[in-house]
Amino acid sequence: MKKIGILGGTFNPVHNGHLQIAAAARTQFGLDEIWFLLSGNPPHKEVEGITAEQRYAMVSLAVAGEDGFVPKDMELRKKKICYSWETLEKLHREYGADCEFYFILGEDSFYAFEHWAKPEVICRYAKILVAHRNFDEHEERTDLTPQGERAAEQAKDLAFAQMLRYYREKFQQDFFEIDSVPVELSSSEIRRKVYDRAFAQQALPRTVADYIYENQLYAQDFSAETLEKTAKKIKKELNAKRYAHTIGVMLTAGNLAYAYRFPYKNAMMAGLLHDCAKCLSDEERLAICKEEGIFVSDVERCEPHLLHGKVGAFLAEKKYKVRDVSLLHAIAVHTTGEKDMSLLDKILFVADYIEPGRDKAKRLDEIRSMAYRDLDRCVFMILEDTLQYLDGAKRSQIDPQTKETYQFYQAIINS
Ligand code: DGI
Ligand code: FE
Ligand code: FE
Repeated sequence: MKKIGILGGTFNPVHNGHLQIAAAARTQFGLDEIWFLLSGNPPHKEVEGITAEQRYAMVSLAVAGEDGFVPKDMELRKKKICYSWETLEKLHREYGADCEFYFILGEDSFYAFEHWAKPEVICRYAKILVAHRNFDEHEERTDLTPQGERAAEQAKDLAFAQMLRYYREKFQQDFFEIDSVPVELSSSEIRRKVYDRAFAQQALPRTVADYIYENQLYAQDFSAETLEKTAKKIKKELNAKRYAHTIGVMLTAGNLAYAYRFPYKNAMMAGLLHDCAKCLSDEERLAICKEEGIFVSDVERCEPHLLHGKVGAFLAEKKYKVRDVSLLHAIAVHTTGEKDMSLLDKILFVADYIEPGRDKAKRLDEIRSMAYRDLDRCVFMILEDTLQYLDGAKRSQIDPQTKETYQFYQAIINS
């Protein structure tokens, strides 16, 4: 009898968490193969802007070279909901004579398992393996104290063990725990942050990341018309000088995006909108923060121009209909920067400083050339000069955030 593990999911996209669970299950239970069973587009899970074929292609890339990992598309093109019990029944019919199945569940699905459609049928045809982690979506961290966190972990472990016993009893089938898997990742987090190269590198197989970049998956799609319309709209909000700067940043951000293979229209949109709150008065900026519950720090209260990033991000979402959170984030942090910025954050931060209309800052030639050679070093140089400039302009307070960004990038280039 061949032992087959079945790992079902939307795989939107497949990531290292999936691969680790598959590898852990294979080793621990001596499985011969793991079948990556791709679901179709079921109504309860939104699978937007990506085709079933693309999800399948990514799984194929991810498992290439992994012995015994096999992509399976039997549910992929079905328009109606495929219940796992139906699939298992089918698998049993086709392969039951020489295969023994192990159905792999994430922790979340495990707790609700008895409320699935016909769990008893699933248990008739497969043993159940439970990953002590969620491999699809996981919750954000809460404010638990370290002791609280330990207590919560213990409570969860206890509940988990009880649940295993309860299910074994109820379904008269083996339920096993897969030994812990270190990486905690979710596909939704990856969809949000995949254009941050450092993050993608630890979350995804190289080939999958490249596929996402080649096909520009998971980026909000901005057409040329949308950019043009937005430009017209923003022109009315800015004075002539600020508008000229904005166009300069848009073009420079687009160019940097070419160089670093980032979706260039998203970078252009970020450039176009980054200073949309710059021509408001300080009172207006503070009023918006108050109304919208946007946090204002002490330094920001003294220097409300610093708020034009955060307020700009707010307006970009509400008024200019940007949904892409990574784009909104880049706008929010464009003045002070932030430690560990995403690629888009850095592109905007740099474009803002080097766009062709800028001419006052020193060593601009050097910084402009560095932008296309080493983005982190370029960010550092900009911060170095900005802090020096602010230090010279005695009246201005330095935002701790600016300092923190400086120190972070200093450490990066020295490492
Ligand atoms: O909006 P822009 O002028 O295009 O560019 P920006 O958003 O980078 O803002 C630039 C100004 O913000 C520049 O004069 C330097 C200043 N700035 C950056 N970090 C700090 C800061 N000003 C203060 N007071 N404190 C900071 O930490
Ligand atoms: Fe700005
Ligand atoms: Fe700017």
